[in-house]
Amino acid sequence: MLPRPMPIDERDLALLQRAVDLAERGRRTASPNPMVGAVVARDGRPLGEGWHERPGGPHAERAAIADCGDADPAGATMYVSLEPCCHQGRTPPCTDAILQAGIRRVVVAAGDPSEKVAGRGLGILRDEGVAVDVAAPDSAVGRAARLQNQPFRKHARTGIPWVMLKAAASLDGRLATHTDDSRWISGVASRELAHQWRADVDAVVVGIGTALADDPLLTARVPGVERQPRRVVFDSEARLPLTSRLVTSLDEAPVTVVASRAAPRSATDALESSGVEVVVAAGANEHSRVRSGLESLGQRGVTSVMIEGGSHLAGACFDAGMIDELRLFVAPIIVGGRQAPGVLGGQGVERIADAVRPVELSRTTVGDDLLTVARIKEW
Ligand code: AOF
Ligand code: ZN
Repeated sequence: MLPRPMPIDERDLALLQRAVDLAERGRRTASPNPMVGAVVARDGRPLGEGWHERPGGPHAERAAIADCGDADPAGATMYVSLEPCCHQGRTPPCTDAILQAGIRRVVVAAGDPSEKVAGRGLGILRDEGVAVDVAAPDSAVGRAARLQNQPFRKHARTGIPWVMLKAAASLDGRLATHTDDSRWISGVASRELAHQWRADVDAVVVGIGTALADDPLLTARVPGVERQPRRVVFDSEARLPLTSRLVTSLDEAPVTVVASRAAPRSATDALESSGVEVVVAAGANEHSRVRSGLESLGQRGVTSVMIEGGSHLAGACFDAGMIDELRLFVAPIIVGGRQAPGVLGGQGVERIADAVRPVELSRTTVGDDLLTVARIKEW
């Protein structure tokens, strides 16, 4: 008896990886949609390629079919980084486009976890006689495809944005001195990288303490950014001054204040009159308010946030179990002082046995700083 052919061979994996690479082109424009890339190929030779550029625009599959031009995709194979959609959203279902084009086989890197799709896209294709293969979940390409869309995947499953905490600490783990001086802990290269990350997320978040102390602008100062992140201040009493750089730069990017019911009406009204969006987070304690504030952002289409401090807000988010990834710069300086704030305020865990252990770590140097990226949750 002949050995059963491998469902996905090396050539398939290379084209699937190409689809994942193409998807990357939508990193700063596709949200709240996922990044998706697709390749149409016959006998391993690409006929057309595409990616999803922005919401309302064509999905990767239609873009790849259109890119085939005069080459007829009938009978060809489509490689796509995410399961094709099967519902009418801002655009028609990709399953229809695939069937109309006469594609005979579809190879997918990862499933689409959103309720409207979740396996149904693949089911429809199989029912119509298309051969469907899915990369093994623990394969390199499968992992890369899921990793690429962590914000979309978490938001689709929970309604809550993916939360990344960025911090710059001294060798002894301090974010600032005991007098609250924090300029600058990390080096120039680290700070430039953090500006790139601002451009990658839907929102940049700080606590009111940081907003008052630093009067930050929180925009992504990198060339060629066409969409600035929303700027969000967790500010339970709505103390953000109308004269702050955040409020006076609304023409650059929107600002949202997440207040609590304790905020005086006069303060929230004044912020709203200045053009700031005010969200009232429900909940009796800080943890539930953090969660509720993030949920409200998620309802507004924010799929990813970067928390930039300070210690208090970061600690509250950690204690609420809300942090999905930590990106920590450790700079070669020593600050000292019991009163100097650490990376995470809040309560923290009780025992070392309860300490949170990341699912994956990577460490690199950026200038003189050590950057640790700790992935805590996987979606
Ligand atoms: C795909 N290929 O390239 C993308 C998909 O409003 P719409 O029509 O753009 O649909 C958005 C949903 O479609 C999104 O929530 C996700 O489930 C899927 N995105 N699917 O087959 C793509 N961007
Ligand atoms: Zn689609």
